[in-house]
Amino acid sequence: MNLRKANVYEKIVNAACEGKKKLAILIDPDKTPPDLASFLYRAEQAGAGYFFVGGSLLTSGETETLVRQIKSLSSVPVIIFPGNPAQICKAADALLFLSLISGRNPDLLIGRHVEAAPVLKKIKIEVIPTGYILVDCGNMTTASYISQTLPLPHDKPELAAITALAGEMLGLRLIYLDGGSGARKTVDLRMVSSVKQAINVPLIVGGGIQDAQSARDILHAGADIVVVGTALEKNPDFLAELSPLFRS
Ligand code: 1GP
Repeated sequence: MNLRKANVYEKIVNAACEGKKKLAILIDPDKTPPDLASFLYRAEQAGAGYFFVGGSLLTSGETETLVRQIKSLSSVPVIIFPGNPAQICKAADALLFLSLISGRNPDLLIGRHVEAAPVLKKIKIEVIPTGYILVDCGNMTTASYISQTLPLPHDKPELAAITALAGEMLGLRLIYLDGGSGARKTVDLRMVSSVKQAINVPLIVGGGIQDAQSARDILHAGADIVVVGTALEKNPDFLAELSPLFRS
């Protein structure tokens, strides 16, 4: 047997068990902050626990280049949040191996995984099987459009809960509830708490978080990790507002 180390996953589980809430900052390789070094420094000071790198659709950005830059400037773990197998790169600490369980697109439930598996084995990256649930948060996001799937209705917490439960029963080790990047509103708090009550694996929630109160509410509702992308692309000073929630 040749078991791979699960350092990042272990960190996520330990933090969740200890009730330590974490901030993941999503950096889209197409929209890298102009002064990356200073952004990463400020993010680290604000208590960022992880950098997620990826996007549903990349047009000009280069995942590998960005991951290498982040790794040379910061010690915060970098996790690939891939929109497609082309975003796999070995410089990252781990990769979310996403199954889009809110949708019924077989390619995003098993097809891409088959293509990616031999590459992932070869580069020996830590792979974290993740149940990815897209939720309708008021607008059609790139994630929804590109995946050609229907997001889960915003007001159906029980549907999200049983979807997440099925994902956990299938062996997925994280659940990620996402309104999609640039969502108009966040995932409903009742949905966050229903999903949290249904599962035992850590819960990630993202999409449309634009103020510290929303992040706080989502964490209180049961998220172990909140993901913020767009709001920080628009205004890096938002880090100062988020910081009190995450600095120990
Ligand atoms: C998207 O959850 C992430 O997958 C982040 O969303 O860009 O809206 O913060 P935002």
